[in-house]
Amino acid sequence: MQPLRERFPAPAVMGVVNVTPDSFSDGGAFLDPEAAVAQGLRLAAEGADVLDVGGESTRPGSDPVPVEVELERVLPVIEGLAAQTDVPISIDTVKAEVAARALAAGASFVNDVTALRHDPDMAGVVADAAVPVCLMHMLGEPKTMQDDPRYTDVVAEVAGFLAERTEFAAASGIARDQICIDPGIGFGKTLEHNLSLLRHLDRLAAIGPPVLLGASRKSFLGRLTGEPEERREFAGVAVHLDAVRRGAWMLRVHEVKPTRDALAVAAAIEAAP
Ligand code: PMM
Repeated sequence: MQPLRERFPAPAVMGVVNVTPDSFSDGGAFLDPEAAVAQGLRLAAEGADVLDVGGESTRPGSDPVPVEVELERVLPVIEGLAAQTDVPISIDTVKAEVAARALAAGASFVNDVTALRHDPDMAGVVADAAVPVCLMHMLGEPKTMQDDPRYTDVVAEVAGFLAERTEFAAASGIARDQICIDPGIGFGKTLEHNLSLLRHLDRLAAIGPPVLLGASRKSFLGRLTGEPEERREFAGVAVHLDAVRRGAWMLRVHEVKPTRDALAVAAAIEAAP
């Protein structure tokens, strides 16, 4: 398998396809499989390098979803997308069974917001399928993660966690060049924690694996701008552009076009004599 950094040269873009009634932002909009497939195809046409399909909301306060419900939501969407686009499909799940069934249905990338901690079978599923995996940091679990999260040194603690999970994944048989890491913006973090992680992204990039980052529409952008979820696009582009300059590799976004446009302009400036 081609190393992640070669297969998806930085800066890469992951388009979000949430098939949930209650995600951070687009919850409910694409619960109908046809609408979700159409949304994925639109993001692919806008230049997404990967499409991230998720059937369980991880928004603060959310409850877990039974495996059957999650499968019912994501499988038709993965099958529909796989039939109509060559853009690789990622499955955003913490459950090994959902990951395995999604991979069989056409997904080829696993995004686990618990970094292989939730399900003891997850590492084996990823290793056996020899697919890329995203290891994300989260303090606690979605139900309670925003109830007074505390760190002594958030950057050092998140970096230490991501380094430890990278070693765990490698020891589980997952190829090192198929692993990416993610600080998990908004997952058990205050506004200040998110900002420190963003400011010191270079320290996370120094761990080794490429850094995936998702700030799109998250509540800290609302705190900074006063805008509701559907109007945090400009703030999101600003964060993502800044993150790329500090070493981020792939950006997980709900709207691909604005991000692509911003990256194209930045790259043109960078290439100027
Ligand atoms: N954020 C959400 C869901 N999955 N996966 C990764 N790797 N990184 C993230 O930041 C991330 C994620 C929550 O956002 P959404 O509900 O709007 O998709």
